[in-house]
Amino acid sequence: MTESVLGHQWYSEQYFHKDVATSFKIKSVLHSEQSKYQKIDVLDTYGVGRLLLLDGKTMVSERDEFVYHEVMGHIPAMIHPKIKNVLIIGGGDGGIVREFVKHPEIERIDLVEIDERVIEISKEFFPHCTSGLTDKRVNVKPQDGVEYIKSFKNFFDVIIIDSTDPEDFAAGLFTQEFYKHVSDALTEDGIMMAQTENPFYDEYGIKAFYDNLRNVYPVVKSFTGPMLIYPGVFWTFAYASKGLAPTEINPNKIPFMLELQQKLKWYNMDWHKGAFHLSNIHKLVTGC
Ligand code: AG3
Repeated sequence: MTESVLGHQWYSEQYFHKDVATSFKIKSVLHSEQSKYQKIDVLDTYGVGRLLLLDGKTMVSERDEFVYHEVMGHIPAMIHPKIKNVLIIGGGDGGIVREFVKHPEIERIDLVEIDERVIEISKEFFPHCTSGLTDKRVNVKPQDGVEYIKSFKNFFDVIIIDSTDPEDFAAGLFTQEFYKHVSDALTEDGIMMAQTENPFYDEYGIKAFYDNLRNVYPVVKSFTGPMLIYPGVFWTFAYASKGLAPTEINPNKIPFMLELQQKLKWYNMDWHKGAFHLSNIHKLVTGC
């Protein structure tokens, strides 16, 4: 929803039954189109720089994208003893790929995004996010991740579900059936991660996603990171694995990360170790 306030245009994403909203003062509209799957807009804003919207929902901004992308990439990378193959479902903006390519041990990264236009538009307007897509190890596949995953068994060490909210075609990415396919595609010490919304405005019933995960994985944990542009800022993420605990940083990787984390904006190993200590509302809503 765009509205004029005292002569300025603002964009508001309304959520939680449309009773609250987050608003951004618009400098200009850089791009708008209707793709086969969704409405895609890129705004230039005063507060958060360039802002990508899919069907009116905030996805990526220049100001805070590093939080989401660094936690999704470096948490599993620091837990798994040796990652060869990574799969990212969704995430057409490329931000998570950019973080994984920083790990030299990784041999292959598949990015499976259903909407090719999201990838193209991100290349044009968010080159800082898509910079990893030209890495030789990266395979960009404009396909439906739900179908793609079914053809892999015991192959990926890490699978990241970088989805939009659990509505329309993304709803299938939060089901137990899908998590089972993810688990089958993972190796025996595999790790899966997903974004799981805001526990204050629990408009989608977050508990159900975590119950679905618990029905498939022996280890299911949750953590949070601030996402300034998402509903209510306090954003949760899920970590699920077939055995590896999310706080047991692999000792062999510590020297490498001590170096790398100096260049990161959010992730460091001290934060990682504390991230899984949860507040009461977070425990209650996720059951973790
Ligand atoms: N994934 C979107 C998370 C959900 C945002 N929801 C919202 N604004 N209502 C972002 C993709 C980043 N790579």
